[in-house]
Amino acid sequence: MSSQPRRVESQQTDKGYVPIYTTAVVDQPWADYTKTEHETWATLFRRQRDVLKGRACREFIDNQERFGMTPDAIPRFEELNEVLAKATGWQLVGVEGLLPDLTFFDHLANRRFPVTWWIRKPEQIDYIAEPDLFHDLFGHVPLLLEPVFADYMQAYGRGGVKAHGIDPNALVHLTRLYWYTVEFGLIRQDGGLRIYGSGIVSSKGESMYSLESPAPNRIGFDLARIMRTRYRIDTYQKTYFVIDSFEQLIDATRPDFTPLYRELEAQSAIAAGDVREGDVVVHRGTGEGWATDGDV
Ligand code: HBI
Ligand code: FE
Repeated sequence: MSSQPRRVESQQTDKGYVPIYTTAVVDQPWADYTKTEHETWATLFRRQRDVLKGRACREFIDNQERFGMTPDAIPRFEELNEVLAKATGWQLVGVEGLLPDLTFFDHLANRRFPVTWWIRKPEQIDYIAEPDLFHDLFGHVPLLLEPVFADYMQAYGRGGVKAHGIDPNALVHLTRLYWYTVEFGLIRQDGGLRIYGSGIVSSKGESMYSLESPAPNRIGFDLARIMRTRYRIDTYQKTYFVIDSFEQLIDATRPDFTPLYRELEAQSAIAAGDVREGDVVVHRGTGEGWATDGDV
């Protein structure tokens, strides 16, 4: 069962062409995982837990412990679901990979988090473009035990279903919010900056770069600013946005976004590496090593 899933089509999104797999929910073929696949999990788990010491937010590591996640074997979705059901009512569902936006939003809106059932090949240990099991389970699932963050994820899903009915631009703006918080967000904690974004915690290089490199900007969370800001899909981010707390995220999603989408229509997008008047600049990046094109 460890053969790569069939690709049915690709979808032109603001992330460029991404493969869109079937939207079907599949069972986790846990008994079919090979020794190599469990070893890939172990290698990635040990390496990331090592690099995240002192870098990941407290809740992230604490919750991996609460799930009983270890390098010994790929976790079973059904076991994680027992813990999730009691804590925040979320459930993991197995999927083939990236889902069409509306399908994805509908899952989140119903407290279902889609987790890719397959794990990357050993030769992809350092980089894989699509979310595999490691990115989803190791990166996204731990924070679903945080009640406030779990509420934010559901609010995001509901917002996505709504935005899908408004217009494609609303979706572009909303996708940026997911990108700069759920995937690449930083949080102030214990007098410093810590990582909570899944795209960062599942990447060794970016776990260090996002906190310690002088190159990227680090800017205080601002909803409209984030929704205008383009991002990178093939390199480290040029800008990271910093929240004070998960409450700040859920508070930001309380109002109806429709008027905000209308306002944003009249405003230009902001390049991924720009610093703007009015930004709360935690760190102004040097921009060293940045690719000059490719913002989406
Ligand atoms: N599908 N399986 C999966 N996982 C994601 O994180 C995901 C997706 N489809 C779309 C998507 N993310 C982003 O475009 C969201 O902002 C919608
Ligand atoms: Fe992700």
